Amino acid sequence: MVLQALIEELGAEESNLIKTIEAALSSEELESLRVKAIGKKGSLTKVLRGMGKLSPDDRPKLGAAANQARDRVNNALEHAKKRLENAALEAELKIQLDLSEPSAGLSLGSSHPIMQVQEEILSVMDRLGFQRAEGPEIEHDFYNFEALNFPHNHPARDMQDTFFVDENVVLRTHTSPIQIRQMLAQGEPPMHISGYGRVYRHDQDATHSPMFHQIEGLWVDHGVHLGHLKGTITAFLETLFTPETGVRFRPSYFPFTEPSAEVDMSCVMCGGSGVAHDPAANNEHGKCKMCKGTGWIEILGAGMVDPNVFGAVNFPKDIRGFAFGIGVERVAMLKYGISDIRMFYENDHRFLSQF
Ligand code: FA5
Repeated sequence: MVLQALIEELGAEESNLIKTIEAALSSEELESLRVKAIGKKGSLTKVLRGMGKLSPDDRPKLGAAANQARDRVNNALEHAKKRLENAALEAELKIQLDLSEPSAGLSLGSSHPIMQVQEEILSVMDRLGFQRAEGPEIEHDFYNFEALNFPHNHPARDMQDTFFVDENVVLRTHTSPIQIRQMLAQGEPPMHISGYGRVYRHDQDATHSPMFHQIEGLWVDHGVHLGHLKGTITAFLETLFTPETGVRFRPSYFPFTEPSAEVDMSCVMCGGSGVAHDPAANNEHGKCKMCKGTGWIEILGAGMVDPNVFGAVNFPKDIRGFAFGIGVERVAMLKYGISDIRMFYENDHRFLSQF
């Protein structure tokens, strides 16, 4: 009788457990059910404690019944575990295959603002008839200085704070050595090139960077004169900025041009009046901050090619040419109203993504 009662108790406990296991919703819940059922203090184990009341003949019977019950509960636990795993996988697949989900959006890169402005300047020069040319950034003294009429130990070399690689090799300080290489390579006039690229100087503040970009125009032909220089540069600046841009030429000095000029354009902030429309763009004296109230800003260097330069590349004595050089960062700062050149090279995504 006692065996019968214990076996019934075992059966009731087993079906109870299996029902709860089948309804379980998480693997944590399953684990706690496993401990509750077949752990040391589990409900099935507890029934076995009634063993003492049984005759020696009946004991193995209860033992066998308990083992079978435990196996069935274990099976139910295994089953439930698989059921939960499959449900989780299915839920995951459902999310992955939902093609109607809006995408997070791809963030595409863009060309650097300096490259954009460089391209803008070069395309204006393309239309004026210049052909693009490049050259090495590590340059021999001959191309960077000597052939450009900077004699050895001449103080004019101090104008360009040079990074020396060794006594005769420098990081080019300007794009003018491209002129020399192109004239030597072609061997004879005419020559209409726009040399461009990175240049280097030992120089660093809000408007000067140790690495920056220049573009150089060189126009060499018979009968070229100062009027061509003025007309080309005026057309160039009016196209690059606005047709209303004012242009003026001031005498200056470069070893490779004679005469030489510093070219100013009317201030982009105040339109040349010296007082900006936007009061925030004026200083405490009510004058335009960008041009300090003068109405003019320096934009490029230019001049008629010095005969000594033509001599260095064996061009005919009666040949004439003009040249000019412009800083790309300077143009970009004026176009976009940027006051610190270092912003171009800090790689700040918030700044760069605005262009
Ligand atoms: C020259 O480099 C001459 N080779 C230009 C030239 C070519 C004159 C042909 C005549 C004929 P300059 O040193 O002034 O000139 O530099 C030209 C421009 O480069 C400057 O107007 C300025 O905009 C820019 N620049 C010079 N140094 C820096 C610097 N450290 N950082 C950024 N821009 C600079």
